[in-house]
Order: sequence, then structure tokens, then C-alpha cells
Amino acid sequence: MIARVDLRGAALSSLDARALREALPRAELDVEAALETVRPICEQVHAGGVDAILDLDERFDGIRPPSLRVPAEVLDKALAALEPTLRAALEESIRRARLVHADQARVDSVTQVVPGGTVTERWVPVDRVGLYVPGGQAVYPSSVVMNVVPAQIAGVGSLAVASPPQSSNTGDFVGYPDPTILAACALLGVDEVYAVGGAQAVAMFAYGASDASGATVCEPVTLVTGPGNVYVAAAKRLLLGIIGIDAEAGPTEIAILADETADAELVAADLISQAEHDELAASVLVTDSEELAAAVEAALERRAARTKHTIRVKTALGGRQSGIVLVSGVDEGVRVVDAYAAEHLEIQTRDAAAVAARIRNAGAIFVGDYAPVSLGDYAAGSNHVLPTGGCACHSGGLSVQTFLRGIHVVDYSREALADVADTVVTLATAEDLPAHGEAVTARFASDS
Ligand code: HSO
Ligand code: ZN
Repeated sequence: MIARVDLRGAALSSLDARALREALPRAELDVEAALETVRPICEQVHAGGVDAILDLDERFDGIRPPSLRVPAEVLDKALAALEPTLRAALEESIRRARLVHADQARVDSVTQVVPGGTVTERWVPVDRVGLYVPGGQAVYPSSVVMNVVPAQIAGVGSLAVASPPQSSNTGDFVGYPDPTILAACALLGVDEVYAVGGAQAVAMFAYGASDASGATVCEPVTLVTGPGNVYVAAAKRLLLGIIGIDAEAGPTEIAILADETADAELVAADLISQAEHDELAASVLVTDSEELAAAVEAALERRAARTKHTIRVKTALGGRQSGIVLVSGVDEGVRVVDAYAAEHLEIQTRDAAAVAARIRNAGAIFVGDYAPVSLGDYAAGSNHVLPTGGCACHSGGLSVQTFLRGIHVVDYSREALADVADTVVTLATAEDLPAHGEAVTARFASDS
């Protein structure tokens, strides 16, 4: 079911990082192609506001919401209807996420460059954020937690959530997003929730939306975060500039670096856990042990056949994005997983912590036998909105930092500026920008 890629010995050492990356299993997610699909949708939302969004809801999600914004009493009812065990689990997830993200809060730095000359880096939250919570094959109240907690800790003053209306909802929730998502919003104190998904949700956040009478229903936001399908990613790319965005989050990926000490059953269970998300999800095992590879293959066959989402899992494991990569040793394995830059990387080797410390590219690293990815998905305290598709080479996951901007505040006295005037003039002259130098010397013209 799952393909093998043999990179032992010469096969690996002859490849540079880029070639190595190309030799590894990975899905082609064609965001560029989706741009042409989402462009007219975004234009429709821009021109038509609330009515256009409700039309798009009906077209893509099969139901027209009674109102675009979810009324406060519907949020209250969702919280009241939340099953107590699930409520307690969400509360524990929120508590742990808050612990971790509170430690990410940034402190302003003040640097005295010279006497009388300081540069302060002041961290300021963005004014208003739109958080996208998907609701396609599965609905993710946990993603509400992962988006909202860092934004709130960053101090974002205005926070809106969008999630697609669910045609399967009943009773008070007909035409609105999944009630558990609504309840998670209510638990976190988010009262601005919109029944809209896909590219149209991103467009609503970018442009805002008014109803037929001209009344504003949704104010535009400055930053849109959160995972989504290829159309959400394409809309974010298209509207970048009008809005800021987080890293693109495509289908889930798990890579496991394991040696012969790993437990094949646990490796297989973890590979399947992320394959369960999506036919396009990627499950990649990198190992130097033939025996482990064979045992994992057998365990995957057995477990995939009896897991609930068996078709989805088998499709994901059998896709070109998944595979078992054989390497000659753990050092080579480190090279391979670094080139792959997985969204989630598990280390199941001897001295797992020491191996983990050598990894440079991953969205999140899970160390040893007792840190499966699904712990991070729900209740480790870490964030689960992470870079996919190799973006972990240049970006990290959602954090408090995502919602902050560092503003440099420059404060120099007359004496401190006088001291550095020649330096500025010399550099300005070298760049043939004499007016830059004159802006400094003009301040001392009366001195001579
Ligand atoms: N593994 C997903 C997050 C998730 N898992 C939500 C379960 N629910 C992407 O990191
Ligand atoms: Zn997951």
C-alpha cells in the first residue's frame, strides 16, 4: 500500500539538498491553478457583500444561513448544549495552550546605542484579525483554540472567526457552522462568528461586507490566519497585501525518523493518525532499519483495514505524497528529514532528544515514544497550525509573534545626531542621495 524509496548509500550522498528534496515523496498542491477559480469569487464578495456571500454559502456548502453573522443567542445555546466531558477537554486544551503561549509574549527591548541615542523595539498587536476555521471533511473545534489563544495573548483587540455553514446541522443551529465550533468560540469569549467558508470567507475578511441597506455586517480585518483547503490558500495568496496572512497550511504531513529501537505498532498508529485527515495527507517514515520498515508495512495494512476512515487513510498512505524512505543511518535520516521539512516530525530513535536537537527544519518536533502528533493536535499546549509543503524551511507555526509587529522607535538627542552626522553624510553620498545627508546637516546649519 505504501511506497518505498531507497536512498541508502550512494543514492543519498550524490544528492544536494534540493535534489534530495525532489527525491522525497510530496504532494503537488497547485495553489497557482486554484487562483483562477477563486478570483471571480473574491470579486463577487467585493462587489456584492452579504448577499453575495450568502449566495456562495448556498452554492458551495449547500445551505443558506439565516444570517451571515451568528447571533449571540445561538452561540450561547451552543455552549449550553456542549457535552460536559467535551467541554472539560476543550477547557484543558485551552488551559495548556494558554500556558505555552503566555511564555511567548514579547517584551519591548530598549537599546542605548550611544549616550542620548536609543532604539526601542515596541511590540504592537495587529488591530483586527480574521481567523479561519475549516469545516469540510472534518470540523475542528481544536483549531479555534489554536487560532484564538495566541491572538488573545498577543492583545489583539478585535477578533472574528469564520467557518462554513454545515448542511447537516439541526434545530437552533440550522445554517450555521458546526455547534462545537460555535461552543469553542463562546468558551474563548469570541462573540463575532460568521457562517462562511472557503475563499469567500477570506474575501469577506479582506473587504468587509455590507448588507443590501448599506449597513456594515463585517468590518475588514488586517490579518487572516488559519488553515484551509487549496481554495483558502489561493484566496490568501490573491488578497495578500490587502490583508496580512500566516504561512500557507496545506494538507497535514507527518514524518517519523525511527531506528530499530522504535515500536512498529506505534509508528504505524501515528502515520495513520494524520492520514485520517485527508486523502492528500502525507505520512512518511524515514528509517535505517529494514526490519522496522517491514514491520511498519504489516502494521499499516492491518490497522488501515480496521480504522474508521479506512478509505481516506488507504488513499493517503498509497498516494505519491506518502512513503517509507530507507537510509543508511540516523545521520542520513537527519539529512533527509531536514530536506523534507515536515509539518510534524516525530523522532523515535535511541537518544531521541539528542537527535531532535540536531533538526533544523520542521513545523513541530515530537520527541520519543510518548509524544505522538495527536498530543500536539489537541493537548500538548503547542500550536497545531503549522507550515506544510516544505514551508517549515522558512516559517514557523502560529504563535503570539504572528499577531504582533515590532516597531522600531528611534530617539536621538542633538548631540547624539551630531556625533553620527558624518557617517550618514558619507553613506548618503556613496548612494548618490545627497538630500539624505542634507536632512541631517540642516539641523546644524546655524552652528557654523
Ligand atoms: N493535525 C492537524 C490539526 C488537527 N488534528 C486538528 C486534529 N484536529 C494539522 O496540524
Ligand atoms: Zn491531526
